[in-house]
Amino acid sequence: MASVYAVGDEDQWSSQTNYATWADKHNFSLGDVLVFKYVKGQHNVYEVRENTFRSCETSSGVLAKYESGEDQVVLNKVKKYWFICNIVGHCLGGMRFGIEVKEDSNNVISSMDGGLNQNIQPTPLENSCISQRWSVVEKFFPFGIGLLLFNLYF
Ligand SMILES: [Cu+2]
Repeated sequence: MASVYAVGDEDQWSSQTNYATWADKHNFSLGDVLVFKYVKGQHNVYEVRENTFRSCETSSGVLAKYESGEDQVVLNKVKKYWFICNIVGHCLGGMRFGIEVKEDSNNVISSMDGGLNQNIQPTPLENSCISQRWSVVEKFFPFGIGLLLFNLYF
């Protein structure tokens, strides 16, 4: 199940929030969605490369720009994502964070299940017949005698 994260929680995307702390609270998986909410024009969201994240210098290393005020970013790659606000001073002031998106652990488990199930052989008919017979024998005879009869006849 994909999760939807409101960046900054109730503080939203603003210059008063420590986003490194916010990002560290969560584990992000493939398919999760980040929602950046802010007053359009007061902030924006740039997805950038790590160097740009560190320098806050956006003449290069910008991968995507969002500025609607309610930007939804689907984390559709297993990689590190770096986000900053590109309004002057905001990135240096703390409007930036990096996250590492991992493969969804649920997906990993279910794909492993699929693999395992493919290797499971159906129970041989012979065995299931024997165990059916055994349960019949067991119903009508005390254990020792039942076992004896079972061994004799089957
Ligand atoms: Cu800003």
